[in-house]
Amino acid sequence: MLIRPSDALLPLDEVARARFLRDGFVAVPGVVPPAELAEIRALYDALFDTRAGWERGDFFDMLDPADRPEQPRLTQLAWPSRHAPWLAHTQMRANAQALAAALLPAADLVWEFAICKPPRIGAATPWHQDEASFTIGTPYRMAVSCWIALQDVDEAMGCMRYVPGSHHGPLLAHESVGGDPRAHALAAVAPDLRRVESVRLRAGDAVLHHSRVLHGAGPNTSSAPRRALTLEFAVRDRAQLIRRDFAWNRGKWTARDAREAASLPLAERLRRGLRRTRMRLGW
Ligand SMILES: O=C(O)CCC(=O)C(=O)O
Repeated sequence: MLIRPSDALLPLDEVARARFLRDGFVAVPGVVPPAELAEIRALYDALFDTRAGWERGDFFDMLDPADRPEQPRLTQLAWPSRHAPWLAHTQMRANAQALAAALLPAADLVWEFAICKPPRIGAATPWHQDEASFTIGTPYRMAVSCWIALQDVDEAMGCMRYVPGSHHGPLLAHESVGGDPRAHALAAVAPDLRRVESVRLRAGDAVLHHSRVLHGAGPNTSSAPRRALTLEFAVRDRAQLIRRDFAWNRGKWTARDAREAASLPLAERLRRGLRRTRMRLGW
């Protein structure tokens, strides 16, 4: 079923906007229309069941340095709409874009991923700030993410957790989980977790968050998979690539990176390497 995004996009009211500005996150109900939910969930399961995009590095485990596909505990699929193009034409996508634009006018989708926590063994998502993952040459300073729950989610399932107001503070030092640069996920070093808020959501609801806000998610101890989709929006300025040369990203090289590099034509691989070197040297 193809549902065309209507003109009636979800508005972000002033109260929600003020909460986002104060806390760095805000929950928004009904981002996925009920008519789309079952179909998106079925597509999502098919993408994870078939490990879509494994060869090109789109599918990977975020914690395991060896990235063994047979025992994932925190699986991520980058760019799900690359593998299921219908996702880009949903009302869900249009709603998320409109919500982000209410906070960041003219923002575009810059990153899209799905994280699935398998039942009972799904691992916690380490505390982090998304900004720590910005790499050298990122064409934006901040981003707004729309984290979408594809089923009801609570603490037992690993709902999102935030430190309210932490986006007003500094970017913390981060490190690869377990101190191993082959692991994909980053973890903040010594985060202050005295004030944490868990965000329980109903299926189809979302939480918008700022790229500087400190957040993580608990393990999935329930008997069902925790399915989530994140759409990240920002205002790109290609003329102003920013030198985000963070120490914790410098030596990072994951199995996923290796698969991605191997799938690229040689010219593209060289172009990317050269751009990184030039940025690093400040040319
Ligand atoms: O889904 C998760 O567990 C974490 C997602 C996340 O960190 C994000 O969307 O920025």
